[in-house]
Amino acid sequence: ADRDSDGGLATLEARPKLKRPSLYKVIMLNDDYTPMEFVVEILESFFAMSREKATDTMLAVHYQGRAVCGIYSRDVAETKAAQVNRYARENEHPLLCEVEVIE
Ligand code: NFA
Repeated sequence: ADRDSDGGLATLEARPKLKRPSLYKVIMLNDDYTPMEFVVEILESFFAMSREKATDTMLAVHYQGRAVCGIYSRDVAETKAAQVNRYARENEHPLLCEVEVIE
């Protein structure tokens, strides 16, 4: 009953500065040793790519040195990169993903 005694004025005057959450790219880096088929399977399983898109992305990394695997919130991007890096290491491949903020 006693709420909004100022007709919402406090809300209008004290506008907290809200930022949209930033987005983050997961970037895969090329190396000379990780088998192409292993990379394709990673892109299918960790980034939900079709075989065709995974193959295109793997080849983009192979020929251009790096490529974006996906764009996510910070937590999801960091988790996916860490999962890929751990899985590659467990399988004794040097494959690496890194995370980069957009803007
Ligand atoms: N360059 C690797 C090879 O020739 C394949 C690769 C692709 C590695 C994409 C890492 C990322 N076996």
